[in-house]
Amino acid sequence: MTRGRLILIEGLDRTGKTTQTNLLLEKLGPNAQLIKFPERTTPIGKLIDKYLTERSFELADQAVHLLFAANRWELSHQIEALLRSGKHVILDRYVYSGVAYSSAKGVRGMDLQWCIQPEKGLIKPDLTLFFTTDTAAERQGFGDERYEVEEFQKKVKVKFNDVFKMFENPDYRVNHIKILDVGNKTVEDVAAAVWSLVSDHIATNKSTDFMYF
Ligand code: Z5A
Repeated sequence: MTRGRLILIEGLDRTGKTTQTNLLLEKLGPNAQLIKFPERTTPIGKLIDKYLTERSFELADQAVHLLFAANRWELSHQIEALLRSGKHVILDRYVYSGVAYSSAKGVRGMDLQWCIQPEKGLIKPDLTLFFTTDTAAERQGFGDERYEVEEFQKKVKVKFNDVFKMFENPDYRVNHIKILDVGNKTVEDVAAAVWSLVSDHIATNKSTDFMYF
C-alpha cells in the first residue's frame, strides 16, 4: 500500500492557513486528517496556549522554542501511523514556523542552526505551500495574541526566507516548497490554487520512503 502524503500549509500570520487547511480537508474527504500546530489541547500545547494568550505569563525564549518543538514530537507517532495507514495528513504550520518565529526574536545564540536542532528527526512534509502577503495585518483578529505585532511579523517574513534558503542546502533534500502570494486573492481563488498543487502532487508522487529533518 502506498503511504499517505504529508501536506503542509505554512505562512505568515492571518494569511488564511486555517481557512485553507479546512477546505482542503473537505476536498480530500475521509482519507485525510488535519493537524494544527501548535496543538493546544495536549499537556505541552496548554502551556503554549497560555504563553500566547496571557502576556503576563513569562517564559524564557529558549524554553518556549523547545515547547513548540516538543509539541510536534507529542504528535509525531500519530502522524507517522496515519501516513503508514494510507491517510493523507494536512498540517497547519510545522517546523518552518518554529524556526522562523524563534529566530526572528533576535535572542543571542538562538540562530537558525540552534533552532533547528530539536526538530531533527521529525518527518519532512512531502509538499509545503507557503502563504505570503503584504496585507495580513489588516485581516480580522490580528493583534489578539503575543506575536501579532506588525514589526515582529516583518522580521518573521525575512526569517522564513532564510529558513527556506537553509533548506535549499542539498544536505536537507527539501525541494517541495511552493510559495503562494495570497494578498488580495479571494478564499475561492486560493483554494483553487491549493487544490491544483495538492491534487497534482498526490497524482504524481508515490514514494513510500519518508524524509526527515
Ligand atoms: N508559532 C511559533 O512561534 N512556533 C511554532 O512552532 C508554531 C507557531 C507552530 C499561533 O499560531 C502563534 O504561534 C503564531 C506563530 C507561533 N503567532 N503569530 N503571529 P496559530 O497558527 O495558532 O495562529 P492562528 O491565530 O490560529 O492562525 P493565524 O496564523 O493567525 O491565521 P491563519 O490561520 O493564517 O488565517 P485564518 O484564521 O484562516 O484567517 C484569518 C482571517 O482572515 C479570518 O477572519 C478569515 O476569515 C480571513 N481570511 C482568510 N482568507 C481570506 C482571504 N483570501 N481574503 C480575505 N480574508 C480572508
